[in-house]
This record gives sequence, structure tokens and C-alpha cells, in this order.
Amino acid sequence: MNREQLDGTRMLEREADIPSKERIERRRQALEWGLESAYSITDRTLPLFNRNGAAGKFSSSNTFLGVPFQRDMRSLDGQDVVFVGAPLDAGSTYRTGTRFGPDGIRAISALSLGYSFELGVDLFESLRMIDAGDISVIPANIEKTFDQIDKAVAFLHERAVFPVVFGGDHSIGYPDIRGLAPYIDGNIGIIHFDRHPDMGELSIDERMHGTPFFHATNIPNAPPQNLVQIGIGGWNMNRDGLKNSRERGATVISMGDIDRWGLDRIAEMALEIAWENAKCVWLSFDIDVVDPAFAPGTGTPEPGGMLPREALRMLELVTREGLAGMEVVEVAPPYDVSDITSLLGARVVMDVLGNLVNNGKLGRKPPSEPEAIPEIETED
Ligand SMILES: [Mn+2]
Repeated sequence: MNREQLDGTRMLEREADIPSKERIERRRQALEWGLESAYSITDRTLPLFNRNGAAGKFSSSNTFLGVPFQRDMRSLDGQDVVFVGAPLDAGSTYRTGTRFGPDGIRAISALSLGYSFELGVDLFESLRMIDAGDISVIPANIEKTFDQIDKAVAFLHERAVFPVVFGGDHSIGYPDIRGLAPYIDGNIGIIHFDRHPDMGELSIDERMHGTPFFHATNIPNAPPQNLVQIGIGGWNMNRDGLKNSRERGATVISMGDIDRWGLDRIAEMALEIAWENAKCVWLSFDIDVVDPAFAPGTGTPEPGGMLPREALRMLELVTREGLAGMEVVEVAPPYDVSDITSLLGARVVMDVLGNLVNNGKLGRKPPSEPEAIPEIETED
């Protein structure tokens, strides 16, 4: 027996005879539609927005809420909202899996028709929404991926479309702010829901998911005085990060604070801090702020978090003055049960959009204002 008798050898020869015209054309088309990558990417055929490229796939039939898939990013213009995935989980310090977060959230969003009875909003009637698919991430390189996310998010702000970014782990919080910062003529406030402050400079020698707000608040127009962190607590805490929160003057609100003061007063305080001398506010929602009984599909679950109803009420309150964009991070479908974590992630997004519509901050308001609810009469 020799090499020439192997099927492997025969097929190696055959591969050379199969034409590549369509394959090359598909890659050229993907680059044209998906735009040029960040400068740090060596392979210039890799597009900024992944159009069915090598690093993961995106199915146009699986968009958030079934909105149209924006295949050609050059024609993005005039829409109200763009959904985009940033499926990076190399920033996870322990349990990976958030790279499947965007697809998990999109898949379960099929349950919804985009109408909320309680909010009185039909998102399809009030907003022009598209799904841009996923940003091309570099699974083995956090910094190159930051460059990609920064450039992609900047492109969305340049076209004045409200971005909803699906993580991914929380490390993407830094390039999300970095991509926004140049477009804001003034300071950015950050309202951050999380059980963890994510204020370390480095963890395990890299800018992992415990570090985004250290680096975000190094950006001159994203000062730590406008960062408010809500729901912090538990036993998985980077003490150096807490030192940074303290020294920089960020505001940390614990679960105990929420219990003591109540949702309304905490939300009021969050708005005051985030908006003080700020031009806009970014919302960062880590799904692990919700108790793992309701959101088990996440990398670093922390018992004792918010109830879903509390989180949704808080979102209603803190979106009152409008937002420049939002991210939902740390949804990790491999640890999920019956998709409940993905479902909550989708719900967070729909509620934020519905409240922004009701407050006249995004899209077109429903035609009529509901009557005020009459006071409850009590006998005493
Ligand atoms: Mn967290």
C-alpha cells in the first residue's frame, strides 16, 4: 500500500479541480455588504459585520422579533433601531457560553409578536427595526474584537440608529462605550445593572468581563461620576475593582439599598447621577442582576439578585429620560433551562424599547394617551 492508493490523496487532487469562482464571489460580496474590518484585523477579507463568514454563521430567518435582516450595511439609514450581536465570550473568567447569547435571545424572541398589553405599545407600529446580524468577533483575541465592536457600534451611531447590542460577555461594555463616545458632544452617563461592579483594571492579565467600566470610565467623556451600578453584591467580587469604584467616585447601589429605599427612589437617584451634566445615557444590563432562580443561563450567577418584575419596573423608571443605546450581556444558553434566561433578555430589550416609545424618546408614540389610573380608595 502506498500514498497514491489512499482516497485522501485522490481527493486532495480533486480539490484543486473544483472551481472557486462562487466561493470567492461570496466572500467579496460579504465584504462589500459587511464593510471593512477594524485596522488591527490582518485578514482584510474578514468583514466588520459577519455575513455568513467563517467565524460563525448568521441565519437571516432568525432575526430578533423577525424584523428584516440588514444584509447590506451600506444601506443602513433612517431606521429607528438596529439589533446587533457581539458573540464574544473570551472575556469570561470561568464559564464560557455567551457566544451563543445573541442567537438564544433571537430564537426565543419568536414567541413575541412585538405588542405589549401593559405598555400599550406595538413596537412594529412605532419603530422601524432591523437586525444587522452579528459583528465579526475574533474568538481568540479580545483586543481585536474590541476594535471590531468599537468600529461597528461607531458606524451605527454615525447613521443615528439606536443600537441594541446582544452580548457576549460583559467585556464588550467597554468597546460599546468607546464606539459611542466620539459621537457625543458632552458627557455620557452609564446606568449599569449587575451583581458585579466590573471595575477591575485587568483580570488574569487581560481586559476580561470584570473590567469594562474601569476602561470605559477612562474615556474622557464617560466620567465615573456619571456611572451608577445597581444590584451589586454577593461573594464573587474583585476587591481591586471595588477600590477603583471608591477612588473614582462611581455610585454603587447594593441589593440591600434597593430593599431599603424601594425601586422608585433608587431609580430616581440613578437618573440624577447618570444625567448630571451628561448629554446622554447608555444602559448596560447584565442578566445576572436577576436572581439565578429566574436567570440561570449565565456565566457567573449570584444568588440574591432582583426578581424579574423588579428589574422590569426599574427599567421602566430609568428609561424615562431616554437612552443613547443599550446592551444586554452575559446570557449563556448552554446553562439555561427552558430558555428562560434568553427569554428574559429578550423581554428586557422589548420593555426598554416600549418604554422609550411611551416616553416619546424613540420612534412614534401611540396615538392616544391612556387615562390616569384612579387612586385606590381606602376606608379608615
Ligand atoms: Mn455580572
